[in-house]
Amino acid sequence: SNGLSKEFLWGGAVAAHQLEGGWQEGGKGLSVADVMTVGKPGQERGITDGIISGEYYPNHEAIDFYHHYKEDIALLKEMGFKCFRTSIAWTRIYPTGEESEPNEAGLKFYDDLFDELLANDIEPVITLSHFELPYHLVTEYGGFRNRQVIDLFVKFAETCFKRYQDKVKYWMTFNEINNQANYDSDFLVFTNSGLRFKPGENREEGMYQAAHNELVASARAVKLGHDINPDFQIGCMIAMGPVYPATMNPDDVLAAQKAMEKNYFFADVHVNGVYPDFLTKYWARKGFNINITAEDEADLKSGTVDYIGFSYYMSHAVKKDSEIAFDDMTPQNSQVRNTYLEASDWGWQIDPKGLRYALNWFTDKYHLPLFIVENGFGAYDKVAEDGAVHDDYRIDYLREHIRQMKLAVVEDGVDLIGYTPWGCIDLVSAGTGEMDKRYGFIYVDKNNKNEGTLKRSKKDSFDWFKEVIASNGENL
Ligand code: P53
Repeated sequence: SNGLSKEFLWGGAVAAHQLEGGWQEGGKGLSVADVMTVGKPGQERGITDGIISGEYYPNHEAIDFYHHYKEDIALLKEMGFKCFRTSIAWTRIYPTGEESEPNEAGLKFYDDLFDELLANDIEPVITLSHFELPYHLVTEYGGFRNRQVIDLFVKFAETCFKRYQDKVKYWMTFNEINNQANYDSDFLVFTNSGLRFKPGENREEGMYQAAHNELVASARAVKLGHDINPDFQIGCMIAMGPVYPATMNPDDVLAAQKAMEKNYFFADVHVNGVYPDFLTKYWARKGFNINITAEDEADLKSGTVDYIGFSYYMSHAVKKDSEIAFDDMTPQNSQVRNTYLEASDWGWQIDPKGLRYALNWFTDKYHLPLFIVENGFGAYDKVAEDGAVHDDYRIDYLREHIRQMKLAVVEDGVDLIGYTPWGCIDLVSAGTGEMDKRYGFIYVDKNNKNEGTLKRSKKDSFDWFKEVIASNGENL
């Protein structure tokens, strides 16, 4: 074909904790996102032990989508959205994670939200776990390191699948499950798995155990979902940032390959239902003892995913340090700046061709349909005298990425379900907790200091993206 199919799912993506607010509405429990403060470029946000009075927690109110969703969906409809990706906040359904019966007020909120989307011909695309673990499971269980949390997640997934089986077809289990490969970051292991390490603990081994438990939880949910409704399309969700070698030196090429393995084995397990040999051999060399039962192995095989959802923001590059063995490379000690690329104010390297590369890489390796469920440009926006936001830099970023996406589909034959740019309406940044790191087509009047009216308005990119959708990607 000469273009994208008529069914191509144009839309946008958000996550419950980054926009809903209403942190105590309708019986909602405390989640990991509710105990995180604000950082800044180059400084990840803080995590407190429970709620500390006097601290500012930006996710508590966020943009109050909880009370504004009808007005917001009307704007998405005006842009012509075919789909809308959001998540179900686990703590609205099971406030501590441990209840035996779900919370009806929470279930009802998502019924109403999905009904509103469907009434506007917008298909909900739903992530089950997007950095929203009940905080109770951190304090009482140690997060996903504890096998009991597998059952608690599967219970939550089953409740959602049964309740929304006639409203939602596209699901994903764990958002960016592979972020924790960067286990030195307190933020990434906390948001993925509810892990809090003590000094002296082996963070890497703890991360692999939690990741394993999540992969089993995901597989069991996929199997259950397919039993509940065979029409469900259930995917994994991988943060994709291709890792390039810094030079043609074979050491750098191999370093890049090893870095890719450590970041993307998660997809191997989701897709193939088994661990790749490079990883189990690595664990043996490191003396890691990961508890994997025979039942886990069977579960992983019986719950492989239907598609690969992934986020794409940037690419990375690595250089082999002759003092550091391949086994001891980490994202911190081997990463270098790519001198061919510009970066955002947060240091994210802008690389549209990397998206085409990623689409081809996934296709070559896994031969599954793909879904770009996040892509976008976080930037400081200025409101002009006339109240408008002239975000041509955002339009440039998205245009170039859509061009490369189309080349991957039209010239390379990649099977792509859709494209949902991140933060289609301004929301709280996951990484820094800032409101002023904006991605939206829709501006929300609120800043890092919790000031603002929450009023919504259209940026220049709003009309641009509306035309992109209307022309099915032809008019960029
Ligand atoms: P923010 C790290 C690396 C790549 C993507 O991120 C990441 C992260 C975590 O910050 O997160 C994803 O808001 C994530 C979204 C997040 C979005 O990318 O830090 O799935 O929740 O908001 C953008 O600019």
